[in-house]
Amino acid sequence: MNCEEPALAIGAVARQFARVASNAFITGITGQDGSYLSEFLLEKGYHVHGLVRRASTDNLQRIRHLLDHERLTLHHGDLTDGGGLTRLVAELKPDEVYNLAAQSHVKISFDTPDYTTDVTAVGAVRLLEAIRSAGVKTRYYQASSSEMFGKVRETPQVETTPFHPRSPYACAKLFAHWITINFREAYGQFGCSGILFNHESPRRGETFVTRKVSMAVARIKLGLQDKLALGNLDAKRDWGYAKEYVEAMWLMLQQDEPDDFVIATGETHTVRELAQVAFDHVGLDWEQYTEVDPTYYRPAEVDMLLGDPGKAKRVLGWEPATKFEGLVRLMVDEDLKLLGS
Ligand code: NAP
Ligand code: F7E
Repeated sequence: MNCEEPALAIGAVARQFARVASNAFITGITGQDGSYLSEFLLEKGYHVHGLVRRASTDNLQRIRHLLDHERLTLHHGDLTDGGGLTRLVAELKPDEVYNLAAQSHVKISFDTPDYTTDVTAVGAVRLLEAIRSAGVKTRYYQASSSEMFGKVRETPQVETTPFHPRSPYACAKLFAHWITINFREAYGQFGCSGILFNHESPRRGETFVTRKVSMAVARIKLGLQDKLALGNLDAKRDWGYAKEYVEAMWLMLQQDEPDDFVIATGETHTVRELAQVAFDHVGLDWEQYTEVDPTYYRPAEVDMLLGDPGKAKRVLGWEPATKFEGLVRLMVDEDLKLLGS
């Protein structure tokens, strides 16, 4: 770790404290899910270690409020750097590893297929190998995705639904999913794959459609923007609340046996409905402010996703509390607040 970095040096001090409860290592800690999972694990008494990649701009915004926590330690590294991962895992000997890091944008994966594969697919096997070579009894969580179902073969989608990925991102996630299962079968590693359907929050990146809509609605309401340009309005997604989904990740690693789980709400809605509910919430007519821009179309689209979280409910006792309309309104309200309204 580079102690010249002030933000990370805070963690260096924390590392001198004795371990409390368990020791978790999160890749992608600066992302939407990483930030919620860190909060969740810190509340449970974990010592949380996070992998942070070097950036020329601030990438710690989502975890800024946690940086002086005595049980949070950040480490520089990158999923494309196998040597660094190997050294880190050997040093930390984590009880649990959550592999949340990825080039996670589906449309961008068509522009950067090689890079997306390196981070999102090969990154997972680098981490699994790091755990294996360290010889530690680490429990591993792989952030798999409903995008793996792609051109869906059955509805709703369950753990046994055949896959048909439709983007370089989805192909990369499919590799990571299967290599997690392979390391489980080949080496007895405790590896779980959470097949999570779209999950959103006020911390969602602004180029994903829910946050793009909630932010635009807030800006239009406040007179800061005129129009919202969207791509495919007919695409259907099963959208849930990220803060609730991270608990499911943790629950998977607390079971006696490793397994794979679909995490979803069991409802599907179009992008058109998303815009409608968001504009309705601030008393505006969505059709007046929304236009279609083919720039946002994808070379191959996933038309419809709908997950059945029945197994997660039965085995993990996990159920989603926040559904589509509540989620959209919550996001619009938070963006209005963010913009000072
Ligand atoms: P996100 O907000 O895009 O966060 C991605 C994280 O990965 C960020 O911390 C990012 O770091 C990090 N990262 C990217 N490239 C990296 C690299 N080369 N080395 C190390 N770290 C790197 O994603 P999210 O929504 O939290 O999703 C978490 C995980 O779940 C991802 O793997 C995603 O593919 C998967 N997933 C997400 C959903 C969803 O609906 N959100 C559904 C299913 C699966 P920077 O902050 O520096 O960019
Ligand atoms: O698109 C359509 C777009 O980019 C949702 C990632 O977290 O969830 C996410 O992937 C739908 C698509 O998410 C715009 O064509 C229309 O059909 O918000 P998105 P995604 O592609 O579903 C999965 C589960 C992941 O694993 C991924 O990491 O909305 N859409 N108009 C648009 N999408 C975007 N981004 N922007 C638009 O203007």
